Amino acid sequence: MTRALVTGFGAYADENDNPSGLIAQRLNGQQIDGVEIAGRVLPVDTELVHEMLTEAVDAVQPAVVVLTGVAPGRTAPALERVAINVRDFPIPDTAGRSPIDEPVVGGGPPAYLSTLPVKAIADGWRRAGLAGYVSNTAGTYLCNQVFYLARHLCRASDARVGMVHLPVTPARSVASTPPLPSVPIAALEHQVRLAVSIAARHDGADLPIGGGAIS
Ligand code: PCA
Repeated sequence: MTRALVTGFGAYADENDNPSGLIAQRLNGQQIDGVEIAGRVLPVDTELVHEMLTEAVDAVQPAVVVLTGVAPGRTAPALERVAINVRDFPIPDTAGRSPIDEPVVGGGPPAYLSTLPVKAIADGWRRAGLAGYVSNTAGTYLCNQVFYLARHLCRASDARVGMVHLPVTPARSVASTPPLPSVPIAALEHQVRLAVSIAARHDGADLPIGGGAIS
């Protein structure tokens, strides 16, 4: 059976109930349209995450990898288009490390594009009545790191690998002034499930649907 690896992150900074980790935990062991899901919660720790993600990719040998993380302030789930070989942390990781302009993988290429069919997934979300978009930067923190590393680890396979940034949930939004844009966790989970099933079923090139940005 086709296997998918779905990752999320644990707590960091003000994100105590990181929806990405909660969703990865819930999806672990489930089947989505004939795809067997291995869900992993990754630590917001630049050293540990490297080891854990490498171990997970080796153990699962996934055909699809959907990495997720929370991005407070995003209005809807965002399919990241590109991972860059840069760690330039705006806040320390949970072990207090703040690398500046260090590569994710020494000697690796400057960037990797997502191999998820990001336009097809955004279109599938839209048809299900759920907002989402393609984003052109995953930042330079842990989410970009795992996205780059997973693409690097899977570079010789035809696995579909990409990253989805999630907005916060309503409980986190009300704790912030002004409130952050939020989406209920059930909708976020549905969007992650759709991303997996569309990626597993999609054949060939991505759909030619516009999704660019001026800046
Ligand atoms: N979001 C952070 C790292 C962990 C998470 O959930 C990011 O966007 O890099």
